[in-house]
Amino acid sequence: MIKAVISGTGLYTPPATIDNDELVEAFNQYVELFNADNADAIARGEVAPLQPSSSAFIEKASGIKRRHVINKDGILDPKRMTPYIPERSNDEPSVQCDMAVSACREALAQAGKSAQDVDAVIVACSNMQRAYPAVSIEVQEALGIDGFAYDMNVACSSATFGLQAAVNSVENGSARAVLVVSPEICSGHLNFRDRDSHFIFGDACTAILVEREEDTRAGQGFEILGTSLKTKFSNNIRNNFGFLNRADESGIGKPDKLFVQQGRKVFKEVSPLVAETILNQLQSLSIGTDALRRMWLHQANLNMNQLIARKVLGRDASEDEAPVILDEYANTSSAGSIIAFHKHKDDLVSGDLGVICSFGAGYSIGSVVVRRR
Ligand code: CO8
Repeated sequence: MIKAVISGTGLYTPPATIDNDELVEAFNQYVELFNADNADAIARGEVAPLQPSSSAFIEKASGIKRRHVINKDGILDPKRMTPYIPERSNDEPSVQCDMAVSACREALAQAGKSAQDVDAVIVACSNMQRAYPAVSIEVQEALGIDGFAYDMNVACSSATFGLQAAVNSVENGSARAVLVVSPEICSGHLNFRDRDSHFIFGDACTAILVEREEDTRAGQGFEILGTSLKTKFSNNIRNNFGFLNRADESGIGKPDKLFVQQGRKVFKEVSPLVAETILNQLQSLSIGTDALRRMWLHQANLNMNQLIARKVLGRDASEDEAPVILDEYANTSSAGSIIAFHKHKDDLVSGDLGVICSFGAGYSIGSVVVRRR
C-alpha cells in the first residue's frame, strides 16, 4: 500500500505590515469623518454615531498585534479603507499565482524536489480572485508541472481539506506528489469600516508537498497517520459575495458582500466541536493525549486556541505545545495552521506526534495527525 508523507512546506509573507496602533488610528479617523459628515442626522437620532476602536481591546480580545498585507496604503486611507491591488493583464501572472509560486518553490526546495516530480496542484483557499480559469491551473503552468490541477474552497479549513484530497490522490496512485497551496488575500474581503472585525485578518500563502513515502529520504518529513474532516452548517460566519450579485442591484455595496461574523457565537460553538473532533480522532488512532507533542491550531483567536488546547490536554498548553503565530500574522484563514506548522516543526524528533487542526466558516473542521519520521 502506498503511504503519503508531508515532505516540504513553504510560506510567502507579504513584506508590508500594519500594527494595531496604525490600524486603529486610520479607523478612528474614519469614525471622526463619518460622525462629522452625519452630525445633523446623528443629532436628530436618525443615525447612530460610530464608536472608536482600540489597540488594547484588539490585543486582549484576540491576541493579534500586527498583520502582513499585500497593500498597506489603501487600507490605512480613511477615505478608502480597502487595499489597492491593481488589476493585471491576462498576460501577467495573477497576484494569487505569484504568491503561490513563491510558497511552492520553498516547499519543493525543502523536499529536495523539482516540478518534474509533481503531478498535481490544489489551490485551496477562502477566496479565488477570479471565476475561471482555475488559479491552480495557472500555478501548474507557472511551475511547469505536467499533470492536473483544481481549486477548492472550504474557507478556513481549505488547506486541511486539501491535504486530505492530496493524500487520497497519492495513496490511490493518481499522483506521485501533490502541492497544496493556500494564497489567502483576506484583506480583499475584510470590511475595514467594521469595528467588530476590522482587525481580524492578514494576508499570506502557504504550500505543502505531499509525496509517496517511497520517493522520499528515510527520516524526511512527516507521516500522515490520519485525517478527520467535519462540517456543520452555520450562518455565523458568512459572506454573500458571488456571481449572482449583479442580478439584484439592490444588494450591491451592502456590508454582507464582505466578511461578517457573530464572533462570540463562533467562539462558543466551534471551540467544543474542535476539541471533540481532535479527541475522537486521537482515540480512533489509539493515541493518548499525553503522547501529543504539538498542536498546530488554526490561528484566529489566542483565547480560543488556549481553550481548545486545554480541553484536549486536560491542562493548560505551553506555547511550545501550541505555538502562536497570530500575534504576527492575524487570522490568515486556511494558511494559519500551516504557517504554525511551517515555522514550528523542525525541532520535533523522530516519532514525535502532532496534530494540525483548522476550524472556521461552514462551520468546517479539518484535523490531520502526523508523526515525525
Ligand atoms: N475596539 C474597542 N471595543 C470593541 C471593538 C473594537 N474594535 N470591537 C468590539 N468592541 C466592544 C464591543 O462593542 C463590546 O462592548 P460592550 O461589552 O460594551 O457591548 C465589547 O467590545 C466586546 O465585544 P465582543 O463581544 O464582540 O468581543 P469578543 O470578546 O467576543 O471578541 C472577537 C471579538 C475577537 C471577534 C472574538 O469573538 C473572536 O475572535 N471569536 C472567534 C472568531 C473566529 O474564530 N472566527 C473565525 C473567523 S473565520 C475564519 O477564520 C475564516 C473565514 C473565511 C475567510 C474570509 C476571508 C476574509
